[in-house]
Amino acid sequence: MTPRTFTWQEIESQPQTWRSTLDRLASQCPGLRHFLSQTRFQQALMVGCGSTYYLAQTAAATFAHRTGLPTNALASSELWLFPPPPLQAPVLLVAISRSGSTTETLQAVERFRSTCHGAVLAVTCDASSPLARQADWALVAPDAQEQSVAQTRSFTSMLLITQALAALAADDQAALERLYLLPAALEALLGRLGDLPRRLGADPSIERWVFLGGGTFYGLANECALKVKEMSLTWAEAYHPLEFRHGPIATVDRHTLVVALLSEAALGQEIEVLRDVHRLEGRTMALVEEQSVLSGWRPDFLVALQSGTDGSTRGVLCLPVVQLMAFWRALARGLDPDRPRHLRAVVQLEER
Ligand code: F1P
Repeated sequence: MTPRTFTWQEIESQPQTWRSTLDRLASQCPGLRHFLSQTRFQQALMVGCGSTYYLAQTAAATFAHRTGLPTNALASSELWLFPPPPLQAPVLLVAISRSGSTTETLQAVERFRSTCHGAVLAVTCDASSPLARQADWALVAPDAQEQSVAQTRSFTSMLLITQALAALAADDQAALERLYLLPAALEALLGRLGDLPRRLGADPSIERWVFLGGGTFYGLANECALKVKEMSLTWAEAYHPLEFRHGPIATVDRHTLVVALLSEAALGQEIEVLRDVHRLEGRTMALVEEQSVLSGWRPDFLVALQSGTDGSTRGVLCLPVVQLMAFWRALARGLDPDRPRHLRAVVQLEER
């Protein structure tokens, strides 16, 4: 039975939404190339709030990886209220916001304009938003707009846009083309998953959820934890994989599920962390390109992404898997994923 909720429809529609987002992007590429070539940026800064802050973390790591330019991510409120010391100008500010109306992100742009030399690029789902209008260039994913509070397809579609941005800035045509493999890879993945997300989401014996991810996967791990919290009111945390041993591992027991978004660069080290969790009776789940890279070791649950792409490209495939787990957990707990407690789709602060 298909649940009749916006959240479900938005999660399930991702292959199609990714296709239309990438098609739209293809027509914007020449203009974007021209925009990027007009300025010799010395560094980049990415900002957002909540989900879009975590998106900024992964976008910044990807941009740095592809271009070699120093790139940081900040919560918009940090740039607004605690601006960093002068940056090496000119700076490319990438401001990410589904709504394009979040107060802190608009304030961060204003602060950037008044203190820094550079350009502002907006990534949003709303072309008519204040953010899109204030930016020097806007990359918009209108087909990814949502009715739900919790971001699902908007997050992944805007993530694809930032991956394309990094590929274009690095003049890496191959990286750009690899993105076009992802919609079909997601379709196949959703087909292979079967009822694993529902089984794990509905398992009441899992009380604590931990997500591990390093490099470009760190922001994604944060977003996974946020999805579980927002939709299912379950405590969830995210760590850089090796950081987990520095204290948090003390909480592991058989009621803990540790989900690792495995990289290529640090695969062996990351698997060792999962083995430690296993020894402590925690349950382990690995999201990895192919089962064979685990060289014989088996986590309790395994999802093979089979994207045919590199780590910086395929990370986006991890999100729908976890979104489904969070969704089923919400239903199992009698919650309405369309109406998460205490949350609004946009945070707009009134003048005080
Ligand atoms: C950001 C955001 C969401 C979150 C919540 C409030 O919005 O923090 O990530 O789920 O509903 O807003 P935006 O700036 O991306 O529109």
